Amino acid sequence: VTTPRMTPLAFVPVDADEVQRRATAFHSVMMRRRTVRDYSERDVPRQIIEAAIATAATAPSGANLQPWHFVAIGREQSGLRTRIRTEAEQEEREFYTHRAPREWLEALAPLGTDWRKPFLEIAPWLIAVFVKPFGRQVDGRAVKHYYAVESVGIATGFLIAALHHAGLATLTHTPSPMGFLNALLDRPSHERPFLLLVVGYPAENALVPDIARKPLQDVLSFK
Ligand code: IYR
Repeated sequence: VTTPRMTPLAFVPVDADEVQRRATAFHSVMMRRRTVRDYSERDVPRQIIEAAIATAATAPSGANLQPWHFVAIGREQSGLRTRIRTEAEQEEREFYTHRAPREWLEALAPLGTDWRKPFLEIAPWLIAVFVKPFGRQVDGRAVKHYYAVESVGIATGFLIAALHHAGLATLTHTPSPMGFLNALLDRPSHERPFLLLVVGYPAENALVPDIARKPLQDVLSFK
């Protein structure tokens, strides 16, 4: 077993009042995040996407194995965009008309979603997030990734928060099933598509469902 190599923590101390201020300020930023399905064609520079994915990649992960891969697809890849939309809409049409149980469709009804996914071609960026259940050592041996799905969930949370904080809108889209993404995006078959994040600016006059978060007392208890 190797001895861990330790290094001083570069902790930035913040005084208690400032901690309080930042905690509430961040909450007021995040409480304004909404899932957006109506996008404008306004461009988003690639460096912004890179910075947000760099933030996602700072997430903690099981044994620091960083079991994620991100594929960012700009709008200039219009052929690819069309193929993604076609495949996603095919699955979604199946989902909404046959596969989804009535109970599921009832749960979705307040969102007003259907099989049509025009945002897959309109929004300036799509970010496909993949889970890598194992990695490879230099000698080619497989290395198991612990808590891979949980780790990618945390990284995706960072990504959504980073993009919102930067002033962009996102949509967590999960065409089901989304195995077609491996083939279209040249990812190995053992990687699992986790989420397709749609990124851009909202269309002018974009509408969102009139739904609310649970009050804090419903989701938090202290002991
Ligand atoms: N994947 C479908 C259906 C869908 C499912 C859930 I759970 C949602 O929160 C929203 C949509 C779609 O993208 O329309």
